[in-house]
Amino acid sequence: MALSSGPPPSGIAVIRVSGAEAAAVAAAFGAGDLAPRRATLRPLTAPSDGELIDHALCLFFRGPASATGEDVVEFHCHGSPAVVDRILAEAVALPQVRAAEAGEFTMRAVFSGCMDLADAESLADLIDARTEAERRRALRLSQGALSQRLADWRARLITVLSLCEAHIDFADESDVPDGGPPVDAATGPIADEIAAALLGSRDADKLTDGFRIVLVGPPNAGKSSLINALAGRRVALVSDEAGTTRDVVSVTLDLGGYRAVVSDTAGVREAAAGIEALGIARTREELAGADFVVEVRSADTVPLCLDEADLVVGHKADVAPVAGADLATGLADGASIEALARRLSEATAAGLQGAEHALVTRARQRSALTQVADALADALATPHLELKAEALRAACRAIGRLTGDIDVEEILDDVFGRFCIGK
Ligand SMILES: Nc1nc2c(ncn2[C@@H]2O[C@H](COP(=O)(O)OP(=O)(O)OP(=O)(O)O)[C@@H](O)[C@H]2O)c(=O)[nH]1
Ligand SMILES: [Mg+2]
Repeated sequence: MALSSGPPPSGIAVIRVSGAEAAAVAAAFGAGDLAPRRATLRPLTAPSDGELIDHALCLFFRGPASATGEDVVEFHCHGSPAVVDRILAEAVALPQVRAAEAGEFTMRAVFSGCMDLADAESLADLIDARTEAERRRALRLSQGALSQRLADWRARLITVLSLCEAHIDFADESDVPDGGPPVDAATGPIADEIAAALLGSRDADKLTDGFRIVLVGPPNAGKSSLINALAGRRVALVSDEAGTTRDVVSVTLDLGGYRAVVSDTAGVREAAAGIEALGIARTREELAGADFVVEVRSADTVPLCLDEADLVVGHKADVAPVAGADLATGLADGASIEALARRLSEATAAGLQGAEHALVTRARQRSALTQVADALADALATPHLELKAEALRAACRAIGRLTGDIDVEEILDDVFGRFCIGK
């Protein structure tokens, strides 16, 4: 049993009980005989002394048609700390109840076959999703986008493997096709698809880490003013003194449903010394790690004219226009700031699209899929059928590690089913 909703106080709290005794626990709270999959309002009474705790909407899901695959009861009670604490304390005092471990409901769903490991991982990502793009990716993956690809690769590998096994073990049987197994021809495309998925997932973390946008320019061009305008609040100090910003100031923004980390930097000028020079060194480091560089110019400062600039902003357009700028901005001109935000949103969306469509999002998955790719490379490299089969088996095992199930029987079934051997 556990509180499945957010921490109290909240309007409603959802307390979930999973396991064969779930209905008995509901009965202990005075909510017996719940009809499956129907919401029923019941008074909840304390098992210890019969005191009324709250009125709660009670739900019963009979396994396996439940979130965990087991019998599940949910109490939707009022979300006060007192109500939640009392129900939890009364429940764990019952002999058949204990507090669930973190992630245990999902783990039980995996063990009862309701979902595989890859699905469970993306469910965790869906719960953590903070931007629209993260939500879309997690939802796609939690609906089985990775699991389906894995199942497809695995099924094809098992077919190739069964061809190998058949030739190794039963080559004298008449119903095995002649001419040797087309093992490499079938393995090659799978290896290519897996390599593409790994390549596409290289930047998968970017979606959650954020697209790095760096504002850079000479002192006093208005970089700090621009980051404040983009953030809609004061994140950096602004003054008419050149060299105000000494360190990198970053703010995380949701730009068009994508996460971006926008950084304000120390203004760059040649003559700087001391702390200002250190700040400029930090600016250069920040530039090296940037996904998108915005060079800020203004008519009253000497432009940097950076080669790496992706966008040149001519700021303080209210004072004078700036030569060579892609976009004119001014603090008093709200539409110009919106136009800048739009340009940054477009760049962010374009930069993170690959990451949004990545199939593999976790280091664990990447390492297991790399093992699959390595095993397939071994299978393709060796001319010996036995060694190919061994490498293909290793590839299947590595896929099993991704989904959480490894089933050798499946291979035998496929061999016997396909060639009618051993009848
Ligand atoms: N006229 C006008 N002045 C502006 C505008 N934006 C900023 N300023 C002024 O320009 C001066 C410098 O602004 P900052 O934002 O501190 O400039 P910065 O590029 O961060 O400067 P450093 O941190 O020193 O590198 C301040 O006096 C601002 O008030 C604008 O759109 N129009
Ligand atoms: Mg500044």
